[in-house]
Amino acid sequence: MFVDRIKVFAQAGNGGRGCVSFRREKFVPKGGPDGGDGGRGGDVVLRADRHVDNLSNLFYEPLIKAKNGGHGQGKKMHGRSAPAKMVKVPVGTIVWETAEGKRPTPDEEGIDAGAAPSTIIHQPSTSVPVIDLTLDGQEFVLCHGGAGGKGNVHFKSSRNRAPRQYTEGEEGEQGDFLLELRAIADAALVGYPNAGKSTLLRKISAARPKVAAYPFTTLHPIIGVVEFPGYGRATIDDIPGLIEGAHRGLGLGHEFLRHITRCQILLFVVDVAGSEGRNPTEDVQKLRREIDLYDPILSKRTWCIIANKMDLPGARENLAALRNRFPTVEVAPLSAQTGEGLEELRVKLEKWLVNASQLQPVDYYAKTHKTSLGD
Ligand SMILES: Nc1nc2c(ncn2[C@@H]2O[C@H](COP(=O)(O)OP(=O)(O)OP(=O)(O)O)[C@@H](O)[C@H]2O)c(=O)[nH]1
Ligand SMILES: [Mg+2]
Repeated sequence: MFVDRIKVFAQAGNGGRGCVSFRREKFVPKGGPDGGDGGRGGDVVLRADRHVDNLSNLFYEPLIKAKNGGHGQGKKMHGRSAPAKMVKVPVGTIVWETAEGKRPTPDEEGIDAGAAPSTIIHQPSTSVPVIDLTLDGQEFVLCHGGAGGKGNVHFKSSRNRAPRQYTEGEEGEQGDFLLELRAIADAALVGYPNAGKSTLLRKISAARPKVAAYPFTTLHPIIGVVEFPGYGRATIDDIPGLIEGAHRGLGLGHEFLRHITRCQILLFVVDVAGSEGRNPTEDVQKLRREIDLYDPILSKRTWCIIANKMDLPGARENLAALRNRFPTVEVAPLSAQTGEGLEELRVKLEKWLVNASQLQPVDYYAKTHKTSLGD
């Protein structure tokens, strides 16, 4: 199962209670207070891990709870601190607070905990993510565990030699969050179903997306690594096919376009032979319109055309028409099936990526205003 967006409830552990105890020992009459402190509650920690490719582990465990700290004990013994609850997430996970938000600990003065969440509601249009985990191994404490309470040893004074006071441990933080995966890749393959995106990715990388002659073969994004002689390597994201009207929910809809928001270059893959009866020039125009409807920022990004299926009849004429219509756009003609033009594509791709990286870096938070937290 592939899960790239999930709402979770996270709760850090509560601190342990402080202890009330007095030293009792032979030959030590009326020994003083010796109640130890409570231990800390465990934190809830997110850790980006490149070996995790989606959020399906949270689908089975949407309530993330860390353990409570141990209570303090006599002889000034501290309670045990609870270990952090580590949750592995894929690199590229963005965390948002949902409308309920992170609920702060209601403290002793009796601040109305019920009123607090409403003050920290983030409207999606203005919201800033809690964290964007973009590096492998990056850790973030989503909810802090509560501190342990104090034992009675802290309350002794010259006037109060046998204190019976102690404090309870603090409550751990808790809250509802939305975790969203936005794949991090250098380039993305965008195109109609059956344009040959997955066939191309299989040929130029070691990724093995499914290929078949029916639309919507690819159901979730797959990232492949392409090796270049000079640039090193680049990651390419194959996303499910897009059709006209995707913004109205047709086909697989816009759902997966989120995964191209962090790609530097958009590669529009078209069936240049028009083997399914469509016109490749119109295909490009329609795809560009869909991208723009999803987010105008995406339509301003560097883009190139991959004219696939050059082995089929009619491809040359259509290619000429395509070049005529988009004279300033780079076009790479090839046949993913026969392998013709693939080496040229590698050379071009390397050049395009180097050029694009000299432009503005990709805005990682682009499209925040389109994030709906309601579902
Ligand atoms: N003749 C020819 N057929 C191709 C070429 N590239 C892909 N195909 C065929 O086109 C069909 C669809 O290929 P896919 O790679 O699954 O297409 P896709 O764009 O990933 O499709 P979705 O995952 O459904 O969006 C398959 O039957 C391929 O064999 C090509 O260069 N020439
Ligand atoms: Mg595919």
